[in-house]
Amino acid sequence: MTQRLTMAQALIRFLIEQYVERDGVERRFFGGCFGIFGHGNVAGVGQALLEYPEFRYYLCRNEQAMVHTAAAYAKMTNRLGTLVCVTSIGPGATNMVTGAAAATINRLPVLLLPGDIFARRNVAPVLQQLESPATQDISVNDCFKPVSRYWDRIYRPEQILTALPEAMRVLTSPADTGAVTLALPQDVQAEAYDYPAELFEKRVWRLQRPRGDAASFRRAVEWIRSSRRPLIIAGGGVIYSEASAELGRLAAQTGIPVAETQAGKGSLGYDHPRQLGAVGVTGTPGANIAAREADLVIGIGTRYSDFTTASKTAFQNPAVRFVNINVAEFDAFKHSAVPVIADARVALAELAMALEGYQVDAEYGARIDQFRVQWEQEVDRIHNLRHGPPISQGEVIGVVNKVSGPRDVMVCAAGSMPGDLHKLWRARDPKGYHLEYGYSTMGYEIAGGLGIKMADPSREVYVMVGDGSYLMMAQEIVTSIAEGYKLNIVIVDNHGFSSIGGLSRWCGSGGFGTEYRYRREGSLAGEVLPVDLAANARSLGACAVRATTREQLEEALEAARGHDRTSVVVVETDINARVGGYESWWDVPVAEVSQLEPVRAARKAYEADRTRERTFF
Ligand SMILES: Cc1ncc(C[n+]2csc(CCOP(=O)(O)OP(=O)(O)O)c2C)c(N)n1
Ligand SMILES: [Mg+2]
Repeated sequence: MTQRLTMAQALIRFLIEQYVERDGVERRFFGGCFGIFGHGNVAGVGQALLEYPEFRYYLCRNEQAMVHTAAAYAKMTNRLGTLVCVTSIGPGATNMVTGAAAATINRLPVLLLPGDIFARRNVAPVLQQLESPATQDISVNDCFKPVSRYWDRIYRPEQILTALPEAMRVLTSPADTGAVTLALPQDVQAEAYDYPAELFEKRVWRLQRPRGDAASFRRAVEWIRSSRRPLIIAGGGVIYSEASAELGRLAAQTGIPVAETQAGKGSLGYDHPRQLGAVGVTGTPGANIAAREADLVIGIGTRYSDFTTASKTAFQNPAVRFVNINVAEFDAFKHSAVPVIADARVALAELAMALEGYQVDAEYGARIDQFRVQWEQEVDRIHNLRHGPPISQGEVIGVVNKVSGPRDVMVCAAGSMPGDLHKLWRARDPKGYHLEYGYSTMGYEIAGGLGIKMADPSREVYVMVGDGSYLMMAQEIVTSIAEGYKLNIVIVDNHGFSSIGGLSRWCGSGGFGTEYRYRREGSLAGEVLPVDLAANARSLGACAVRATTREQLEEALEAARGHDRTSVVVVETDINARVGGYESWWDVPVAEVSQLEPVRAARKAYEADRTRERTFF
């Protein structure tokens, strides 16, 4: 039994029939297809999408943005679903490279289908083709190779028979997932082939929950039982595995405190008695002091990025050891840990049984209680600073946190907000705090918010975006309005880069080139530019208002809850009212020689701080 279809038609038919199952629950894997058509896909995949309207086509405004939308959708579904992204050849295709990198670094599945140059080659060079004098077997789509977990180019229609199962295996693998790129030459998309009927039957991919090796697990239990100052670091893997309840029980049973990475924030509610909050460069004092003194770090579902390890300065106990629970072998072995290559939920449930009778001592327990009380007071202080106007960013965070409901989702990605949110946001639901901080892509925020809303329309989505990020990529407001997915967007306008301006001052460069000002006498030191971001958002179709005071911000956000379309509140903040760091450090190398005294001073401090960086053998 065969069916004669074009390669593009067969591809779409296949994608419609892919399902995933975990813990007995089954769902469709692909929620539809985003794209922008051009000559490289309109007659191929474009035609196929027209033929199968049950696979909904969404028209985005920018190809990079749609990959962020797909990644955010995947993150919101705990990687049980994603969206397909299709482009023309050339610039449409390469616009997706940044999105692909962000998805792969954050371990989120996205399926990318860039159009490609002709396989038959006789009409080359076609419009937008990159030619090489050294080979004809190259196109701009080769740029996707380092940012994809699986990459293939389909030269013949029958190649999808072997490419698609591999693409699905990678997309649904908790350890290997990331961007999957299938480059589709323009001519092959439209070519017909007699495909076997089995290709179009329903397929269910079981998401694996692997159990660790028994001997490594026993060793991990021994190390935990013999530790006196253990600390759990919860990463994104805890949330993707839906292991919050198991983690909360283990922490309560053993008294081991929990600190969270950006991706892991929300693993436990902010009010869990063992919750120490954010860890690392953007961490709380309690979590960072506990990390400094820990004799055992239990990393669960974490990659140990430099923000988590404070550039390898976070763990200063000379005897510190690591136990890593991770589905990815690569991460499990980091820091010479005892590797437990396992699903977080499975491993945590087994650990709770194996650790029966073990508890941290009362003195350590009391210290954690004290850290928690002190930190809650500090958060209250910053949430209610009453600075300005312009008000402080910490107060804006407090207001959004208060106005949003416990199931609502806050999304952010770049600038100074991620650090402040990591510390100050009181997470109440494992899906309520959505930070893209693997790639920290300016421009992810609104596009990502759209993906979150599409994945779970029952929740309000709060997009927190800096003026710099907004100016880089705001156009998906139009898509959100076209598709009826409402977003609540808070633009924090400080006329430039608070984050990088602060970093520039820290390394002695005085904030050079980081503010949106007129050029005066050669430098960007003139008046602040009169950019009206509310008018900009309104012009795209959103409801948009400005808020100057805390009360106006609260009112505007309350009013936005009642709106049926995307709403924007622009709030001006004081670029200099920053929330400092607590007990941590980040390695950003300062110039070794300079004519400028502030740079020389910064370099001296930098060299002293760097001596605390450790390697773990
Ligand atoms: C695409 C991209 N380009 C550059 C950077 C480096 N970068 C990080 S934060 C930042 C400034 C962000 O400005 P804004 O959104 O206004 O946030 P603020 O720093 O003012 O809080 C820059 C340029 C980045 N993360 N992403
Ligand atoms: Mg800014």
